[in-house]
Amino acid sequence: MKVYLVNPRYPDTFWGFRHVNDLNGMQYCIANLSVPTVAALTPADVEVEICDENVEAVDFETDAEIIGLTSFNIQSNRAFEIAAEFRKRGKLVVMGGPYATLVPQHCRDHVDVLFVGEAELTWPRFLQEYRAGTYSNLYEQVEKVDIKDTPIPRWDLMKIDRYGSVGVQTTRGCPFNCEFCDIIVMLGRKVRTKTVEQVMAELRFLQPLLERAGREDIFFTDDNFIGNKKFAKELLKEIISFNNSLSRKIHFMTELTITLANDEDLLDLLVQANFTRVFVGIESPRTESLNEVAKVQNTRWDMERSIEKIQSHGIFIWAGMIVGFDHDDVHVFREMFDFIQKNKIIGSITGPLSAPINTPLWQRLREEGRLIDDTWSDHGSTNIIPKNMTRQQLYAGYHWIMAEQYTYENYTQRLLGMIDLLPADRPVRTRGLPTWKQVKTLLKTLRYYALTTDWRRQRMFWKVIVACLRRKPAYLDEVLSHVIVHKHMYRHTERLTEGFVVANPADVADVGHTPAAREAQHVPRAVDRAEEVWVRAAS
Ligand code: B12
Repeated sequence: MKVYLVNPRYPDTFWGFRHVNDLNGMQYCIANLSVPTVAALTPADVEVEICDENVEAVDFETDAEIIGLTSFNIQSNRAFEIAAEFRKRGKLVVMGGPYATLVPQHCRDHVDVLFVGEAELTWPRFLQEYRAGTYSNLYEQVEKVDIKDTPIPRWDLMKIDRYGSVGVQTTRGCPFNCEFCDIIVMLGRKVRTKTVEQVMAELRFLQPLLERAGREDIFFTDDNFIGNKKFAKELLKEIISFNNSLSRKIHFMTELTITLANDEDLLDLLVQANFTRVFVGIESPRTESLNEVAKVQNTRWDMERSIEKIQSHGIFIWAGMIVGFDHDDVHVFREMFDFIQKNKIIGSITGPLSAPINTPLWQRLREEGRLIDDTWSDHGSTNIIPKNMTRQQLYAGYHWIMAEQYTYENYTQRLLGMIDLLPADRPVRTRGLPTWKQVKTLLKTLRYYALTTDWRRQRMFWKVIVACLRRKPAYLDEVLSHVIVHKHMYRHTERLTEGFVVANPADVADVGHTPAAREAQHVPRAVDRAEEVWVRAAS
C-alpha cells in the first residue's frame, strides 16, 4: 500500500519570500511541517512519498492509491485542483490540515475523506479501516491529542536542501484569548508540550540533514513558544548545550508574545541558544484597540520598552500588525507607520483586520451585521465592515503602510536603528569559513545591491553594511540576511500596491466618499478591489 502526501503550491505571499530565491538559492523559505508529521504517523508497512509543490512538481502518474493533501487557506484553490485531477484518475483523495479543520464545509465536496483536527489518532485509524474496507468519509478529532506521542517528523522524505529553513513544533495552543485568533479555536488555550527529550531527538535527527544541505536555520512553528515558560526554559538549556557542541551553529526563529521582555532569564536563554529573530503579534500601537480584542498581554507593560529590551539582547523583532479595529480611525495609518519606524520593527506584515470563522470576533461582527463574507480565506483582503472608516479607506491605508514601510530609506532607517541597539558582542557565533552556499549568496547579493544603477538600492546596501562592520561586526550575517530579505518585501509590496497607493495617509480620508464607494461597501469581496480602483479614478 502506498500513500502520496502533497503540500500544494502557495500563491505569492509576503511570507513566501519568493523574491529572494535567486539570491540565496532556496526554492522555498520553509519546509512545511504538516506532511512530514503525517508521514511519521503512517505505519511502517505502508510506503509513503512526500511532494511539496513549492519545490517540485506533483507526480500525477504516481502509483500510490491514496493521495493525502494538506492546506492552509491560501492553498485551498490549488489543493482542490490537484484533488480533482487525482479523482479523475480514480485515486482516493483525502485532506487534512488547518483549512480542512477550520473551514471543513469548503473542502467537503472536493475530496473523498476529510480529516478535521489533529490526526495523531485519526490517520492511523483511517489506514486500518481502509485496509479493512470499512473507512468513513470524515474523521474528526475533537479531544486535543497528547503530542508526547507525536513521532519525529519524516524530514528524511523531504528535499531539505531546497528550503531556507525547516519548521519544528514543540507545543500546541496558546494561553491567551485574542478575539480574532483562530489558533485557540483550532488548538485550544491549554498549552500542550512535547517532552524536552522528544524535541532534542527531533533536533538531533534534523541537524545532520540541515548540515548536508548547507543550511543552518530552524523555525519553531509554535503559536507561542513561551506559552509554557517552565517547559521553554528546560528545553532552551538543552538546545544551548546541543548548539555549543556543533561547529556550525543553528540559528533559531520562532513566534512568541511580548511578555518575553519581562523574563530576563528566558531572554538570556534564548540568546544563548542563538535565537536571532522572533515574530511577535504586536498588532497595534493603540491600547484601546488592543483591549477591544482582549489582547491584554500587550497592554500590561510599556510596549515600546518591551520591544527595545528584546532588541537590545540581539534579537530582531518581526511583527504582525493589524489596522481596522473599532477604535481605529483614518489617522491610525500614520500612527502605525511612525510606531514601526520608531521601534525598529524590521519586518512586519500589516494587514486589514479579518474575522476568521468561529472566532469570537466573527461571532460579534456577525451579530452586528458587519461581516461581508463569513468564510474569509484570502490574505490581504478582509471580510469585515470597519466601524470608523470605510472598507476603501481601510484598503487604501493598508496599502499606504505596506508601501511606505519597505521604501529603501525607511527600511535603512529601521536597520540602522537596530544596529545601534545590538549588543557589542554576541555569545554564539559560527567560527571558521562560510559554506560554499553562503559564498554564492554573498556574491549574488553583491551583484544585486552593488552592481546596480538604482542608487537608492546601492545606498541602502552600503549604508547598512558599513554601519554594521563599523559598529557591530559580530552581527554581520544577521544584518546581511535582513538586507537580502528586503528585496522580497520591496518587490512583493510593489506588486501588492501597484496603481493603488494614496500619496500620503491623510488622503485616505478622501477615498471612498463617493456614493459608488459607499455602495461598494456591500459588494462581494471578489469585485471589491476593482471597484476601489474604479472609485478612485472616478473621485
Ligand atoms: C508555522 C506557520 C507559518 C509559517 C510556515 C508556513 C509553512 N510553510 O509551513 C509561515 C510564517 C511562513 C506562515 C505563513 C502563513 N500562514 Co501560517 N501558520 C503557521 C503555524 C503557526 C504552524 C503550522 C505548523 O507548522 N503546524 C504543525 C503541523 C504539524 O500541524 P498541522 O498542519 O495542523 O497538522 C496536523 C493536522 O492538521 C493534521 N494534518 C495536517 N495536514 C494533513 C494532511 C492529511 C492528509 C491528514 C490526514 C492530516 C493532516 O495532522 C497534523 C498532526 O496532527 C500555523 C498555526 C497552527 N498552529 O497550525 C499558522 C497557520 C497555518 N497559518 C495561517 C496563515 C493564514 C498563513 C498565511 C496565509 C498568512 C499570511 N498572512 O500570509 C501565510 C501563508 C504561507 C505562505 N507561505 O505565505 C493560518 C491558516 C488558516 C486557515 N484557515 O487555513 C494558520 C492556522 C494561522 C492562523 N492564525 O490562522 N505560517
